[in-house]
Amino acid sequence: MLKLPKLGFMSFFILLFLSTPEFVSAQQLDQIIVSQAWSRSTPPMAKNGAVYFTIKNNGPRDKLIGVITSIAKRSTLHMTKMGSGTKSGVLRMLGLTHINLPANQPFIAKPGGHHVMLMGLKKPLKLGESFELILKFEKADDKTVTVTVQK
Ligand SMILES: [Cu+2]
Repeated sequence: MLKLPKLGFMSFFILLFLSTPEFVSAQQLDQIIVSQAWSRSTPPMAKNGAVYFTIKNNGPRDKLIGVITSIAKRSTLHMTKMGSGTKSGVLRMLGLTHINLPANQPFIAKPGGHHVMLMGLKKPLKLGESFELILKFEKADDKTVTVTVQK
């Protein structure tokens, strides 16, 4: 007599667990794949650098909302844009709050386009070296990638 209500109680919790957003995000674990993370080597006194990468989102729509790295004082999402009007012909960089990652579409951060801006480099980026960068997403779990320094 005592066992039945107890089981009913348990299955209620199991159902509750299955329907929580945490369960959904656990399923999405590897639906975002980050590859080809690279950075250009910088001159010895350079204060800034940039990181490029490819993101393949095999899951639902998501957003890249930030980055963390210990190699620079600050790291933010940037986009290079060609100026218009009186500024035409001048490349400028815009800070972004996020980057949209539509479902099943690759996103490529590359020179002249989107990039992670590293501001206040703690040391120059040397050819052949690498450092870690954590990408933060709105839905998916954080991704830690190894950025290799290239030419
Ligand atoms: Cu920039």
